[in-house]
Amino acid sequence: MIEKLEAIGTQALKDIQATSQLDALENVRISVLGKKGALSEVLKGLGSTSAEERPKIGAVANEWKRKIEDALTDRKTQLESSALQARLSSEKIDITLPSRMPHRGSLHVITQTIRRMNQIFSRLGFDVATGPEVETDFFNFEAVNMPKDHPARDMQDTFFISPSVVLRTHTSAVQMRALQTKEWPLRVICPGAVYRSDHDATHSPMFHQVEGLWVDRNVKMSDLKGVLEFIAKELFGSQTKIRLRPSYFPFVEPGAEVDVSCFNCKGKPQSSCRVCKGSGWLEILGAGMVHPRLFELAGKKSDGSYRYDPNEVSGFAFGMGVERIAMLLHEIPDLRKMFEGDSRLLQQF
Ligand code: FA5
Repeated sequence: MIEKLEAIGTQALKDIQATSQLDALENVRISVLGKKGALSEVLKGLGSTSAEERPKIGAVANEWKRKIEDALTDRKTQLESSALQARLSSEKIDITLPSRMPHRGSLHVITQTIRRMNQIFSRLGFDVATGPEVETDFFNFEAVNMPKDHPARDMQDTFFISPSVVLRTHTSAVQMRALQTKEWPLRVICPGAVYRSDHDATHSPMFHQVEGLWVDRNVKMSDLKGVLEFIAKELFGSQTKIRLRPSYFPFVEPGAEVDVSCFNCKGKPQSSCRVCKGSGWLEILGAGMVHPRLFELAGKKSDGSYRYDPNEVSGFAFGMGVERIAMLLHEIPDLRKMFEGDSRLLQQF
C-alpha cells in the first residue's frame, strides 16, 4: 500500500509540474485528492490492514497529501502569474492613440430660436425687455385690461401661487412693466417662459413666447402687418405670406390671429399636407393695436397729463409662441419632445 501511495504521489507531482492551464491543474487535483481520486481510493483499503501498519500508512498518506497540496498551490500561483503577464502584454494600451471626444453640449433648440428671433427684431430697432416669471395678478391680468371676473381670464388656465400672485400666463405681462418704466417712442420685445395648465402634442404647461410692443405717433395696423411680414419672411423664407384673421384679446383693439403660409405645401393647399392639414396656413401668433386703456394705466406725469396720451400715441403688440415656431422650422411633430431631455433629439440642433 505504501508503494502504491508513493507511486500515486510521485506521478501526481509530475502531472502537476506538466500542467500549463489552470483548469488542467484543477483536474489533476480532483483525480488525486477528490472524493473518488486515486489517493482516496487507496485509503479505502486501510481498514483491511493490520493495526501496526495502519498508522504508518496513514502518516505516509498524510505526508503525500500535504506535498501534493503544496505543489498544487505553488503551480497555481505560477500559472496565475503567467496568465496575468500574458494578458498584460496582449492588452497593451497605446497611449499615443487619440482619445474619443466626449459629446459637447449645445444650445437648446428653444434658446437658439429665441436668439434668432432677437437678432431679427434687433435689426428693426427693438430692444429686449424682461419681467418676472412669478408675476402679480396686476401685471398678468389687470394691467392688460382683464379685471377680476373678466371672462377672458378663462382663456388661459392659470397656475396660482396665491390669490394675487401667478406664474405668468403670457409675456403680455411685460407690456405694462415696459410702459410704466420707459418713454415713447417705444420698441421692445419680451422673450421668456410662460405657464398654463395645458398639456398635449401642441401645448405644454411651460412654454415660451416673444412679445412685441411698438408705440409711437401714428403707428397703424399696416405697420403691424409690415413688421410681421418681415419677421415671417426672415424666419420661414422669402416666399412666405401672412394673413390676419380678426380675433379677440382684451388688451388690443382691433385684434387678430396671424397665420403664415404653409412652408411645406407652399400655400398651395393639398389635403395630403401633413403640416397644415390641407388649409395652406399655420397660426403662429396673436396681435393687434394696443387698447387705449393700457396707455391710461401706464400712469400720469407730474402735471397730470398721461405719460402715454391715447390721443397722441398709438401702438401695436403681438405675442408669438416660440415652440410653435421651432416646431415649424425643424418639423418637430410633438412639442413635448423638446422638454424630455433626450440628447439624441437635442444633438440634432
Ligand atoms: C396670447 O398669449 C396673447 N398674450 C398674445 C397677444 C399678445 C395677443 C399681444 C395680442 C397682443 P395666445 O393664448 O393665443 O395669446 O398665445 C399666443 C401663442 O402662444 C399661440 O399662438 C401659441 O403659438 C402659443 N401657445 C399658447 N398656449 C400654448 C401652450 N400651452 N404650449 C405651447 N404654446 C402655446
